[in-house]
Amino acid sequence: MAKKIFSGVQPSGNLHLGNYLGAIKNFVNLQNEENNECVYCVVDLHAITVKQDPNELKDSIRETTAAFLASGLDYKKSIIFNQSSVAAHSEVSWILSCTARMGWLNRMTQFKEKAGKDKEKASVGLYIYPILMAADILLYDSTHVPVGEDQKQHLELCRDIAQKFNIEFNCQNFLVAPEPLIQKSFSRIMSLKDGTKKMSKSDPSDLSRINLNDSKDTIINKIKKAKTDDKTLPSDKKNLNERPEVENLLGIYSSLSDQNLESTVNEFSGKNFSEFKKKLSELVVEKISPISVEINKLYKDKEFIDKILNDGAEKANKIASKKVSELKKIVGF
Ligand code: AQP
Repeated sequence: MAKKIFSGVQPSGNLHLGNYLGAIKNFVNLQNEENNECVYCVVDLHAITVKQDPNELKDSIRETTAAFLASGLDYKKSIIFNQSSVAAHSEVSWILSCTARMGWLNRMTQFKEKAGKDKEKASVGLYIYPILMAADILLYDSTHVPVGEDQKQHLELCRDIAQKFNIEFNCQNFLVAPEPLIQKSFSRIMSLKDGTKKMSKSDPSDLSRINLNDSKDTIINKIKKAKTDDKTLPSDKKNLNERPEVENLLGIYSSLSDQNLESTVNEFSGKNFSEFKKKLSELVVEKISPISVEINKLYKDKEFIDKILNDGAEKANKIASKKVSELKKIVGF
């Protein structure tokens, strides 16, 4: 059955292997399935929930777009645009803020993680971020949302908001409660320095992640420095308990080679880390370097990137403005 797909990525820094394996690879597969209607958004309004340098943000928006295209998204098949160029996202976010409940937002673990110990100093935007995310998705009547595992709770909130709005305003099925599409395995790629923390753009250590625009040498060096332990590689995946960094590296290898963890464990059973890391580096370089070369090439053509974003915004605006005017009528404006 044809699906209506929506997803977004924040232009908050260099995209990394976690974004690619957890989300973008899936965006491309869904785009290439027959009849799917895909909308992929560079979510710049989300990015400013934490401080961004205005000049760098502009470049990051283009770079994220370049990474979309370099990974295989095709602007002729999918709508690709940046969120702030379609005003309906902010407008609907406000209306849905009046449907969402404080208690629901208080349960969001990503806010707790990102705000850290000093919640009082976090922006209000960071707190209500999941409502904007719900608006993004619901504006396009999206049926499916490909995301990494870390976004699952936000998707559940989006469903709750849609259902409550439909009941409150007696408009059954007006807002479509979407299904998350989360990879079954390796849906959460962890930091190369700490296997209990997810790989993230905002990690202060660049050695914690492989960026999609890293050079070949940088990739090799980061994998060489990735944390492991002093044992050999296990012969059974059950023995990966309590070895999160090792499990993560084996997971990355499995995901990039499209094989399950068991096969990877068998392939490297009893081997030492230098041998495994050499193979892993070769594989990451093989899969990521072509993307990196393409990002750097596309990124230089700013006019081309801006044209894609403008054309995408025009198409997105057509869909979103129709939905927002229906929504306003329902609310009584
Ligand atoms: N480590 C990860 N493993 C698997 N999937 C991941 N995603 C992010 N990190 C991982 C998925 O990538 C998509 C885009 O994420 P995002 O950039 O919009 O926001 P994020 O989840 O907050 O990503 P980061 O890298 O951690 O960014 P910062 O540090 O700026 O907050 C999402 O589908 C996400 O699940």
